[in-house]
Formats: sequence, C-alpha cells, structure tokens
Amino acid sequence: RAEPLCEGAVVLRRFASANDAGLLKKIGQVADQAPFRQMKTPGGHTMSVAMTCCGDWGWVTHARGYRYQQQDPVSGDRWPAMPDLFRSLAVEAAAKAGYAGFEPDSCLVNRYSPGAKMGLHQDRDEEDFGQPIVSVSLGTPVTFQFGGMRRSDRPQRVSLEHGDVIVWGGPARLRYHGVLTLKASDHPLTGAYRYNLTFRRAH
Ligand code: MD5
Ligand code: FE
Repeated sequence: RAEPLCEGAVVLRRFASANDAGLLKKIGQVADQAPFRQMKTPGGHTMSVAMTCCGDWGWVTHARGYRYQQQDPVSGDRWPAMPDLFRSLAVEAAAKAGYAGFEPDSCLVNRYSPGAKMGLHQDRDEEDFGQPIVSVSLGTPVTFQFGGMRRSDRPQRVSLEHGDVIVWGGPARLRYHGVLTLKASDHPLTGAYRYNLTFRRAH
C-alpha cells in the first residue's frame, strides 16, 4: 500500500509494523552505546528532541552549524554499527518507492517526548540530494508538516503513526518539513515516546 504524499514522496503505511519490537530493541542497544542527548543548536538553543546515531556517519550540531561525523562527540568513539534490521528495512522501503540500490551510511534516531517538536527545516547537510531519505515512525502518533521549497510555503499536515515509513526523494527531497509538538499519549511498546529513524546517504 504505497500512497503518494506529494511529488517524490511515498508513504508506506505500517511498513515497519511487523518488525516493531525488534527495531525498538535495537534502538535500545544503540542507545546503550551512544546515549540519547539533546544537542545544542548553533544559536545556543537546546533541541527538544533527544538524538543518537548509528552507522558510519552521525548527524551532529556544533558551534558553527551541523555536520556528519564518524565519532560520537560525547564519547569520542565511533557510532554504533547500523543494525542489519535497520539497514534492510530502509533498503526495502527505498526499493519499493523506486530507489533500488539505496545504501544508507547514516541513521539518526530521534526520540520525541511529550512537548518535543521540530521546527520547519530542510535536510541539506548531505553530499548528494539525488539520494533519497527514508524515515520510520515508531510509538505515539504525531502530526508531520511538509511544506514547499521555501520556508514561507504553507505546510500540509499528515498524521504519522506507529510503523509508518516515508521515502522522500526527487522534488520532495529538499522540501521544508517539521514535526508539531508531540501530545501526551501512550503506546504499548514505547510508552509516551515517539521514535523516528532517519536513514540517509551522508557521503
Ligand atoms: C522526524 N526527522 O519525524 C523527521 C523525519 C530530521 C527530521 O526531519 O531531520 O531529523 S525525516 C522527514 C523528511 C526528510 C526529508 C525530506 C522531507 C521530510 N520532506 O520533504 O518533507 O523526526
Ligand atoms: Fe529533517
């Protein structure tokens, strides 16, 4: 059930549901090695979303901007390896959306607690915007916003629920997007949390 969301973006409803417990277990193992942290933006604000990473390259903030780096800045160690279960899910979702041969080298794990949100932004720290992005939602539902190519374009809203996967490519790759404030609710597997896995080819 692949439903187009907009040009270039495909929603695969519940695509990740069958593996939900396994994915959440792997998130826990990644976080044991590289704990969730709330990064500080270059502007000095603490992000409300807690993050960690796995794979060769992790997305981090630093004093002058954002970048991908191979070491966790908290520990100095390499990021945990990307679990095979993560990789295969991302590769299969991308292929289903028409991107055969997607090879993610980065997975950002976002953890939203009630009150957390992510303002409108573009993902543009990657080398090749021809590569798609795969995002996997787990846990409590949230309203996702996707806008246009300019920040001022009025965003559309879509509800994302446990197991939903979206593949963003082509003209959707550089759209502005964000996540509205997470409401308090309860999910049998994650409690109050919403997790999002964002798979990218950084380099
Ligand atoms: C999330 N995370 O739900 C989202 C999922 C991030 C982020 O935005 O940067 O960590 S990724 C959604 C996305 C990616 C690329 C393009 C578009 C949306 N889009 O065109 O709307 O935590
Ligand atoms: Fe983003």
